[in-house]
Amino acid sequence: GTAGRPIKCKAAICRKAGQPLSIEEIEVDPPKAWEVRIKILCTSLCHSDLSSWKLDVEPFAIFPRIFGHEAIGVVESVGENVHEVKEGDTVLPVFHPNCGDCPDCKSSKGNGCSVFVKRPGLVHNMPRDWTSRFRGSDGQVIYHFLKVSSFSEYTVVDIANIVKIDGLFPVDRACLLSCGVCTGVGAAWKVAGVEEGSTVAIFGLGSVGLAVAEGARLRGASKIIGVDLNPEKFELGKKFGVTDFINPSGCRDRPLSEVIKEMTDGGADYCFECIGVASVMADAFASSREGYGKTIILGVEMAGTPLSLNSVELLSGKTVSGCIFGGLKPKIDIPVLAQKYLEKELNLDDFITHHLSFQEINKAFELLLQGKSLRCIMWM
Ligand code: CXF
Ligand code: ZN
Repeated sequence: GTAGRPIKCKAAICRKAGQPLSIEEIEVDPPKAWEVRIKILCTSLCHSDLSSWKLDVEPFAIFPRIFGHEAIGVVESVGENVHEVKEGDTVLPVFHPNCGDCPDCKSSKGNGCSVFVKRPGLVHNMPRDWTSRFRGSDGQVIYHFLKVSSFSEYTVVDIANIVKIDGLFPVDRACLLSCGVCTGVGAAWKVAGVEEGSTVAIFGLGSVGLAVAEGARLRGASKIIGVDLNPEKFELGKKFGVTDFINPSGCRDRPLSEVIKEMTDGGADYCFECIGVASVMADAFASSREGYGKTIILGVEMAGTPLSLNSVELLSGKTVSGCIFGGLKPKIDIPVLAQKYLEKELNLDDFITHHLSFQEINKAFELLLQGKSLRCIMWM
């Protein structure tokens, strides 16, 4: 077997921000304590990979690096102290940890996990000992990304970031539960708590926004308004429950919030920002219903622009909150969503717009950059 020894394999390396990835041979070290080495079966491209790949500013521009964090794999070997999974198990690596033991994991108030020392922004190495498991053929260190680095045939992931999944579950569908779909569905179910008959407005119909729609549809929302600059997103959105559509470029004479307030008789019960633009977050808040409208921020504002809201509107009872991984605890909640798919309730199939080979990874980047794909599954 390969356990205990470095593995030579292929990975897609990013050497410089915004440059095409190159498939190169690398060495992947064996897992240390609390770690799992997995053979990736397939991986998909999430918009956070794209944003980080483009980012050319300190302290984020860390290269050479292996991106990718939405994936599924099989356990090749485990390090000391790992009892939860064993060789041959099918697993999802998840960027958001869930050790199960810390005060945050034990609390039902949120989905945080405090197992690792907090080093904000610096998620380029293994989280416990702060070293890399990847080396280039010249011996140079290659950095991790979001604790997963799935654009590689083999990767090493902390056990806090591993969720076991039934090996009989369709592999490409399961892959989607590793990031985007859970983020959207979780936000609708857990963070907002969308209920039957409620009205919903979603700003940005990428995979995360569409997953919010899917979550709202399953909860019986009566009106699900999608907002997107791409008019093709309405037809696509209907597959996930979108009932109404606004193209903001078509209503420049009136504020977007006014249009939404008219459509919902006073404002949507739940507004979701799924882009990462501060002004859109403000639009979402302005579109939510006075008294109890909830605005949930899912988008990541890469520039760190502060959010500007009319504070008087908050007095009525409107709220704004954000969430990570849809407020879900990966080890507890991913199996719940997987079950909903098996019961033919949760639509995962329509998120997959393309199948590519891992070698064609740069094509997946192109498709997502041009807004032509939702999820591209790349097979190793
Ligand atoms: C993102 C969003 C929040 C920060 C880390 C990465 N999640 C997944 O794509
Ligand atoms: Zn992601």
